[in-house]
Amino acid sequence: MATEETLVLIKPDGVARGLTGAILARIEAKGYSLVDIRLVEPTRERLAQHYAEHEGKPFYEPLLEFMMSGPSVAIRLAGNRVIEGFRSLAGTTDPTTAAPGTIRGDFGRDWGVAVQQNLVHGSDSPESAQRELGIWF
Ligand code: DAT
Ligand code: MG
Repeated sequence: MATEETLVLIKPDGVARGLTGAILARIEAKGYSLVDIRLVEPTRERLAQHYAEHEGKPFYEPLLEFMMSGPSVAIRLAGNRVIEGFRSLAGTTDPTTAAPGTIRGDFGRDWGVAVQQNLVHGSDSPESAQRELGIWF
């Protein structure tokens, strides 16, 4: 079986709060391999591609504004079953109810804004991973 790859983003809230090291430590401790890593300040065009599936939803504009509020760390991450493995490490989308022990559950909360600031992104399927890796790398 070929080793799988996924796109992980440490979003602007994670970078601004100084959690990059803590999040990377969890990824490394789990045993996944960093293939490439870079700090990116994405354009609206890049984000519109990345979040195309959410266009038209109420949180779409706040989501793009939030993602343009500062740099994100983009990571090409590799390992067997890394797509589902990273999403398990990240926890569910809403940080208020994400399980303790997950990145979102331990470091996230509701800040009273229109978009869920939930620290990380992870691709949700092999097709998404290939598409998203092409957008960020
Ligand atoms: P995930 O990041 O867990 O894959 P998603 O792809 O459904 O979640 O949504 C992308 C991002 O959009 C998510 O990380 C935070 C934001 N978001 C999703 N649903 C939301 C909602 N109901 N209200 C506010 N922000 C939301
Ligand atoms: Mg998603």
